[in-house]
Amino acid sequence: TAAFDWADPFFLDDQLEDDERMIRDTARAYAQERLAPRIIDAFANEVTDVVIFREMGELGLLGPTIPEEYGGVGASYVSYGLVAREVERVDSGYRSMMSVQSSLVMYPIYAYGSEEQKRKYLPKLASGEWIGCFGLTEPDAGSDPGGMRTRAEKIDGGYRLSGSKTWISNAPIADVFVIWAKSDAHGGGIRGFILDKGMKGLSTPKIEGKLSLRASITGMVMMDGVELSEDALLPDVQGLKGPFGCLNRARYGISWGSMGAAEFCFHAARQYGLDRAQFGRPLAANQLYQKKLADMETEIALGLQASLRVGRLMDAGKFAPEMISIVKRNNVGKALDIARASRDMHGGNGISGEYQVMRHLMNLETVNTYEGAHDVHALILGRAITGIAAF
Ligand code: TGC
Ligand code: FAD
Repeated sequence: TAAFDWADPFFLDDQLEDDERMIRDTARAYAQERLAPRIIDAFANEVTDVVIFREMGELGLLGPTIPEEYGGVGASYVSYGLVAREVERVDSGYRSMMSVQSSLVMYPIYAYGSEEQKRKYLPKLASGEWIGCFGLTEPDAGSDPGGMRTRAEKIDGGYRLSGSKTWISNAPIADVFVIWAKSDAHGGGIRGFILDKGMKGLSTPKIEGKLSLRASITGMVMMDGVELSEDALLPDVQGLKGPFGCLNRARYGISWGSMGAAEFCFHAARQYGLDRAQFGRPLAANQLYQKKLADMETEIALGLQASLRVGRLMDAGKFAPEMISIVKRNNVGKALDIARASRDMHGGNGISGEYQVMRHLMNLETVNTYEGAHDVHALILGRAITGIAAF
């Protein structure tokens, strides 16, 4: 037999390669030493610190799976997941900044872009000198992105884009915009375009007053006849499989990230229960309290193990998107339950910013909705199970 480790019940650590452990340790040290001290104020004051992109870039945490020749570090998807877990252990908003840049901006340019586009954009996105955003969602097209209205009209030497995107992470501070639009020149099919900050007709108003993900800025992307040259088109993909190919990667990262947030909440509840006494004994001495801790540990252990399996399959090129729906949906849903229980177990202190569990709870409400809402992933799985699309 082996000694049981309550914080790593299935010895996840032993299942990692040396280089994966190294990236994980780099991300953990950065998150704990540099991000954790900032987050309470950043969330309270709704501040997105752009310096964070540069810091992450310096450490190789932006687009880590991209090959070195384009500025990445050629890491595995397991490593990417481990980075998401460490960053989201501090805050889902910080993970959002990192995962939009990595999976939703760098990945499509790498996978669908021309050689020229890759050379122009990827190194500067990898270093964090440029910040990227991904525009799929529109005011009337959220879960159903096929219903988008943004149009690319063919003009001499390029395209003219009109439409609006909403709920776009990083948009107000972005230098680079990956925008999905229906293109007249391609039979009305969905195509991706790269826009640059400052283009005529492009504006990015901030969405004010969010109660969730307050350290990650969100905005709209308004395009009023933005004129683009031919080389703004991502040449190598057409149709919804373009944006979905990016979402597969981001959703996978979220499955790990949400477990990081859940681990924070679990560890906090455990420590609080050991430190605080009522009725003459520690809260943690009560059966009800211990059951909640046992449920948390169980769901986190299972969720991490499942994400690791999906990551290994991604690295082997053997994944199906439905596998990612299972782990994104389950892990975020479980993380929300864990954050809520932890908030309750902290009593009155649980609602204060200082104890941080309510911030995780509020953040996870967004994480449950974006990248395919919890119920939408149930429908993706329902379709795969029955062969019948229910949406
Ligand atoms: P459907 O008919 O199912 O598919 C259309 C085409 O796309 C292909 N496809 C995929 N390809 C790769 N990976 C996937 N996961 C794919 N899913 C579908 C499919 O094969 C087909 O290809 P083709 O060649 O036959 O045309 O499309 P549908 O319109 O019926 O889709 C329904 C549904 C529910 C699956 C889909 O619309 C969906 O996933 N909705 C959720 C939308 C969503 O996730 N939005 C996310 C916006 S970005 C965001 O939230 C970023 S937040 C980031 C942060 O801050 O961290
Ligand atoms: P809706 O699609 O209107 O859904 C509302 C509710 O109805 C949900 O509970 C959903 O599960 C349910 N529902 C929908 N359809 C069905 C159905 N057929 N059957 C049963 N139930 C259904 N988007 C981007 O493109 N880029 C970004 O960077 C980005 N960042 C975001 C950041 C934040 C902070 C937030 C909140 C959102 C972000 N999004 C982004 C948008 C996000 O992806 C959408 O909010 C999400 O896809 C859901 O779309 P919706 O908000 O329009 O909700």
